[in-house]
Amino acid sequence: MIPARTIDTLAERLDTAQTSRTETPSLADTHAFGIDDAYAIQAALLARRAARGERLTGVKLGFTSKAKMAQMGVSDVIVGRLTDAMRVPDGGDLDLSRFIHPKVEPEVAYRLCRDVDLDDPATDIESCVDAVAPALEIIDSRYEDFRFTYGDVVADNTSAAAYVIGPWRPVESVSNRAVRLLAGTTVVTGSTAAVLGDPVRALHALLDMCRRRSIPLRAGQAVLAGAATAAVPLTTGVTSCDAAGIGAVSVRGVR
Ligand code: 0L1
Ligand code: MG
Repeated sequence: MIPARTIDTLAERLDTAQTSRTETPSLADTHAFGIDDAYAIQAALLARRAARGERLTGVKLGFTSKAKMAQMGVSDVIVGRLTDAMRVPDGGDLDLSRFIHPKVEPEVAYRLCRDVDLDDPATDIESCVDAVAPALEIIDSRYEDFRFTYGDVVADNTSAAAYVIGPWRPVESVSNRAVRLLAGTTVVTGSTAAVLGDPVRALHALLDMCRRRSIPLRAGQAVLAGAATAAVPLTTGVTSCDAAGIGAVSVRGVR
């Protein structure tokens, strides 16, 4: 592990990049650090945000598609944290000047209906969710040109920047549902099958990651399971996502 003071320095650098909307070079350009260090930097970054009054509202998974895993040369998902400062109401306005170079991804969200016991090997994660919804995730890497290593992106809270969740409905299988993202004049189509083959697998991957990284999962929190299509730039105007049989969700980018 790298020294605690280096963890804090790197977390501060990422925090400043976000609050000043100024991209920063890859941490790996100047520091050698492992994946445990990267999650420690992420935790230090979230602690800084918590000290400013932000409250955890959920978790998100990244690298849930085969294409993204192959691109990054990894075979594991990554996990990041969501806070109340990132939450945008369905149909609400989102001030794009908060971000550096935002992109949007259509996702599926699950709602946790009870605290998840990470220590009990018999925990049934599927019984810990009671609702599912269409969602949009806004990612905004704090690194120049979205250029990062695996460790960098974990440290940067997996590029998480904002999220929007549509109407919740009782949980059911959402495997292989068609998804359409409309972002300005861009139309992208995909399927929930892009999320580890079936979004329910994201719940199992999340349980495994949260056990390994000691990340608590609490009743009422949202889980963003992963993207159904590649991310596209988020621009002004309405961006919406329609997921067959799950519902629709939208946000309006403003300046
Ligand atoms: O949520 C995601 O799948 C994105 C994870 C981070 C990778 C990126 O910023 O492109
Ligand atoms: Mg995502």
